[in-house]
Amino acid sequence: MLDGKSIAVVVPAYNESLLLKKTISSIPDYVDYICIVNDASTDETAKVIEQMHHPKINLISHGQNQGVGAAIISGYRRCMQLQADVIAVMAGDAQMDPHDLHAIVSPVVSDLADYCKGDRLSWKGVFKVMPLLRFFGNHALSLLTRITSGYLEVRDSQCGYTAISRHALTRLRLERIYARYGFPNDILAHLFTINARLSQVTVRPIYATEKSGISLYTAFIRVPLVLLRSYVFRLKHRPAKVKSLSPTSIERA
Ligand SMILES: Nc1nc2c(ncn2[C@@H]2O[C@H](COP(=O)(O)OP(=O)(O)OP(=O)(O)O)[C@@H](O)[C@H]2O)c(=O)[nH]1
Ligand SMILES: [Mg+2]
Repeated sequence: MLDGKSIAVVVPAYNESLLLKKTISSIPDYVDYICIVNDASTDETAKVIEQMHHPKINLISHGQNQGVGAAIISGYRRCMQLQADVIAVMAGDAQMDPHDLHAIVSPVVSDLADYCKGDRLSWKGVFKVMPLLRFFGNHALSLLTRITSGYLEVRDSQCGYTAISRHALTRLRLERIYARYGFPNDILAHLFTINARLSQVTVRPIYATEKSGISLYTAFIRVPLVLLRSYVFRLKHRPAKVKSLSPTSIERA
């Protein structure tokens, strides 16, 4: 709980037997629910989860691999059933610093934003940490996502470290959001159509022993196609002009 609001963390996991335990044990105590989504892993992920015996864990096991976006949506649905007020996402590969979670959930807890996302590109020294291709690719996709999503202030569109309010989730058409890589870009366009207030906070980029599932094809072909789809969706579902609900951006000091 934080300020009387219950907090859940969704952890999508696909073949994360090496890093999942580290991720789960790093989640701060104020988190009420940890929803792990095992996306039909073919390694020892299921066994690692079984051995964890953590009282806050809620497990969802996909029978077939559905993609990171689908895993997050399954987790969102479970957390809504659990009546969590604020629902964060932390990938199962220990690439998200648990110390940043408070900053990510805070704008949503205090109702200053409906959706808060991390921004690694504003981290001082990101250039030395993030692989070069990712750094430039991310900048390019962020520029495109500004156009497609409607949020002109978007930075680090590929960051999956996020928090959303249950109220905003109930208003989204979750079944229409792209289920694989490209989910973080597509959800922004969906959020824009419901006038959700966006906040972005600087988070630490972490690159260590994890294996990425993103191929060049995904980055340069698949995600741009998802962006095109997003753009069409947003234009078709223009938000009603309600001034008090217009998107805002909150910076972290
Ligand atoms: N690769 C992959 N990851 C999935 C899938 N379903 C869930 N995930 C999880 O989604 C999270 C992000 O996946 P990554 O491939 O590491 O992508 P990323 O961390 O956004 O990008 P990198 O910076 O390249 O590591 C991890 O926790 C995965 O375990 C899937 O179908 N494929
Ligand atoms: Mg990763």
